[in-house]
Amino acid sequence: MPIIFVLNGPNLNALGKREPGIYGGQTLADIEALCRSEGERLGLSIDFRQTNHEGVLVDWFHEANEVAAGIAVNAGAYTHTSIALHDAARAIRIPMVELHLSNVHAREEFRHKSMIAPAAKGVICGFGAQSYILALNALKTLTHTAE
Ligand code: DHK
Repeated sequence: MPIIFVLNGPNLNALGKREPGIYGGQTLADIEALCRSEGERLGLSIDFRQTNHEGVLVDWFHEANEVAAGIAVNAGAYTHTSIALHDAARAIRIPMVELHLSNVHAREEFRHKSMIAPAAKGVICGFGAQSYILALNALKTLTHTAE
């Protein structure tokens, strides 16, 4: 079964408590459960992780490139700032889909720029927890096409 890394960046461990009007009431554990059940339905093995540390995300991109068929990533605020993540995204050969719970384009100007979007197959934002499900479906299509 193809492995998909679902990677979560800073502050996403606080989902459920953190600005629920923007990010929704679901916890990260709720979202992980949703991803696992969608993974089962799609025939994808889900490796779901969260970190508050930029370099750890970089390490996970490299690890995924060795063992996984694709990456779905919500890099949180590092999306908008991280040159290291930009470089890591460019260094991998597997498809990567960027995702966000909120519609970053309807929010502050500083959230309109993504450092990793240029290296992504596509970007999904604004659908709450459903953004994760859409990203998994996109990766299913991409990995299937690549077979
Ligand atoms: C999550 C964050 O933590 C923010 O820094 C991003 C993203 C948006 C989200 O909507 O999932 O700007």
